Amino acid sequence: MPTVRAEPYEFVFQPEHVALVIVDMQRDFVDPGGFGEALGNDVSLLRKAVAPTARVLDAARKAGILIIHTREGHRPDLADLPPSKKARGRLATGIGDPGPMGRILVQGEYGHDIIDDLRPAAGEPVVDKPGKGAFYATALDAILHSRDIRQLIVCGVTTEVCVNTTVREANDRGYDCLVLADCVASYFPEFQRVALEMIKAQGGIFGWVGNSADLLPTLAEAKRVAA
Ligand code: TIU
Repeated sequence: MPTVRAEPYEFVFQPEHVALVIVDMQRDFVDPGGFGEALGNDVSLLRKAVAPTARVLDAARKAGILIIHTREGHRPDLADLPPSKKARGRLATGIGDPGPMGRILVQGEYGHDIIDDLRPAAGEPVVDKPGKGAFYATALDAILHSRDIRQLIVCGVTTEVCVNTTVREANDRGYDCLVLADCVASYFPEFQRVALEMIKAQGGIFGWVGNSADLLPTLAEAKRVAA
């Protein structure tokens, strides 16, 4: 079976039971001129994850494994936006307000959508989520169950917020998660480091941490075996 060097120990996966989950690679978080940058963040820290994630996405497509994309955001009427989330940060321009790339984190707006480099292909499920975790108030668990998926390879942003929350949700639901350190990113270098430590500590309390360079050959092999 494909085996990936990882911490705390190797990650062994079955191609037919593994999915690639790319978390919230949206313009408003990742692109210059988006919401994230408007909040004062250095988006170049997030952009570092784009190229390696694109390589993993390409390899996953060629290997024929299930690919899921997620987007954080809300209905245009904001009926699914908790008042607490709207109020948090006391922002002059916050979720639902007109921002540099359309209404901030509102479905259908330019800034809410996934960056061009990682655009979903036809047939790849896109899961819209109102929270930080991709399981809360979404069909993700049902989608994974229906495809008999038991393991997740996780990329996306930000490492300590939506990636960590999603991995924790997945772990409690019985999924094994491999987080690719170079395919996840944070606006805060210290949080990037510690968020990955938290996942793999205590024997992999939430999952595994690896990197794309070690995964890519195994995806190519997975394809060869399946062909
Ligand atoms: N996707 C995601 O992580 N949403 C956030 O709001 N992240 C922050 O780091 N703020």
